Amino acid sequence: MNKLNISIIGVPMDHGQTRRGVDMGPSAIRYAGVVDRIEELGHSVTDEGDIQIGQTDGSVDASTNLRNLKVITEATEALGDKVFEVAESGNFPLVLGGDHSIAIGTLAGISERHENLGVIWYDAHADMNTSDTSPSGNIHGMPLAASFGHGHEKLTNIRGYSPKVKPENIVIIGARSVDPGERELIKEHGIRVYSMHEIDKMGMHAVIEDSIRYLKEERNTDAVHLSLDLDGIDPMYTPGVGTPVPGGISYRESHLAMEMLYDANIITSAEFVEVNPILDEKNKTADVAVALIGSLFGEKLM
Ligand code: HAR
Ligand code: MN
Ligand code: MN
Ligand code: MN
Repeated sequence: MNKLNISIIGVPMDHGQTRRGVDMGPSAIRYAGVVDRIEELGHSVTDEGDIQIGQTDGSVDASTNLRNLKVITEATEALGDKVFEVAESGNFPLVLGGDHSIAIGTLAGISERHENLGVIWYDAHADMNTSDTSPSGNIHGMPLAASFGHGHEKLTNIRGYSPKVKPENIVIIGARSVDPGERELIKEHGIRVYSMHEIDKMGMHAVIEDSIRYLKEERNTDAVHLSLDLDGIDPMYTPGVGTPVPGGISYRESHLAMEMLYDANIITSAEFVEVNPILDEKNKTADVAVALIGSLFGEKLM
């Protein structure tokens, strides 16, 4: 088995949305035993600590329709620098959120080192709004659009370049709450989406097989980032998220997905986001995050 040096980076960010508590996500995931879980698999782990997050008043700026733009820009720049440094040193970056706005920083740090990065976006949402289409002004609904150059220039240009990803190198898995503006972008750019409809119809095994083949053979990606929003999973398993959507991916389907990604040896960086311990039941959601991280790094029964 391939032994990795994994660097954990915590991002206690809650400014990409309005439910407080998601800033405690990294603590909850650490408390659920993420370091031991990975070390037991034979990998070595360095906990790099947390990125500093500033304070803000939480209002939507009237001229940009964006909430907390300045602090999010600062934090994602800092996260991008850290992720870049970790990846340069040969370590596997494992980012713990925090709300999904942090993906802007993770991708800024990762993509600079790759010609043809692929992204798997495991989420109930498409996170493809822009300042023009967002119904909420919440930046956690925008990171995927920002990654291929759509949205406010401050968000698309973290670490001074854009785009981070080609839209045709993106695979969304688990979508079931997509806004009209997001649908337009998906159609316009031919983004590959396995919504709950496809998961129900094809089964998770075929969905992941297809995704791997698409990213590896059709798109020839040289690295693949997994951005896993815990709200992709059904809220019966992960109630501790700010924007739960019923009818989601099951616990077992999610494990199968992680196991298949491990077997394909395709994932080169990952983030687990949107764990909100205040909304949770006895740290259930962080426990699921840690269990899925275990499978992603090779945990098997036999
Ligand atoms: N699409 C909605 C918006 O833009 C809700 C976004 C969702 N939340 C997340 N990200 N948790 O996946 O406001
Ligand atoms: Mn998301
Ligand atoms: Mn989501
Ligand atoms: Mn475009």
